[in-house]
Amino acid sequence: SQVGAESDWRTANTESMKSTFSEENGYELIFDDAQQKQENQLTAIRNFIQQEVDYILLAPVTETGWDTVLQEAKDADIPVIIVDRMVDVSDDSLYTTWIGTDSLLEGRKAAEWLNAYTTAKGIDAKDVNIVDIQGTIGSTAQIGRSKGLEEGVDNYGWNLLAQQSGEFTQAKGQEVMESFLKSYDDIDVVICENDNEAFGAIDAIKAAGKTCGPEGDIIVVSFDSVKAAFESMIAGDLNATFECNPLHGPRVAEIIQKLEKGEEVEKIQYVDEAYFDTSMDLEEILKTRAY
Ligand code: GZL
Ligand code: ZN
Repeated sequence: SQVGAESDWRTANTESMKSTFSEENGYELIFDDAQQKQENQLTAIRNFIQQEVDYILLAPVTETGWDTVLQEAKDADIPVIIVDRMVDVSDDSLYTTWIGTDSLLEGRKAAEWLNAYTTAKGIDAKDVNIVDIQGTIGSTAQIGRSKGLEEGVDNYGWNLLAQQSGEFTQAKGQEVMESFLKSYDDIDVVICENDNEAFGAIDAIKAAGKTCGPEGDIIVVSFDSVKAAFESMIAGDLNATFECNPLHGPRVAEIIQKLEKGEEVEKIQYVDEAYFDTSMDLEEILKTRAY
């Protein structure tokens, strides 16, 4: 059960699962789009249990509220593989394995990048005014990325003016940035907890008659590194994006193949990720990007 197509990242993640678990690859996939609602995911999981599926893959919209339904899957002897975001459960035997990305590390990398960038520009930390357009509140990605930024604020002494959820969507990201621009007349940095929020924030900045990117008034930093983020950096709007790899399908298939053979699998499996900024040869890198 997936969260819904709220972002380019999500579309790529879904595509990766659908192309991996295809009929020609020997699978029968029952796909549920929960439209970012946990109650829809709970219903989907109960339907999967009723259909006596062999495996349940869950991309949980937020971390809490899964113990009961995962216990029902366990009672039905159906292994559950958690993908992307994490579940916060009392007993981790309620899921077989988790595969995803380290959102806290992503957040920490972004804070380190911002410190290096502002220091290189000779901007004093106490003059760095930041707003944070958060992801879906309570999702692992939002928790990790916000925490990484907050640690940077504590370490470097930046001014964190405001934090508000943009729900990982472009529309909400634009709306939140519009309200920030009305509230604060000297925003130096906007941290967007995914690329789609950044696209909305950039539109809001321009509509307010301000500029952004390497040559602009406001530094824009985001997460995911989808193709459109490369185009935004090449256009001079976005400064940097921190990769979050959505291509989980092949890794999950590997895990299922091992489980089918009765082999043990690692409980926690991270996918690798990098970051990209306007100091790099982005046209070249873009040619290599799969999503
Ligand atoms: C990150 C993933 C997030 C992406 C967003 O692991 O959960 O959800 O960063 C997506 O683009 O909506
Ligand atoms: Zn300033």
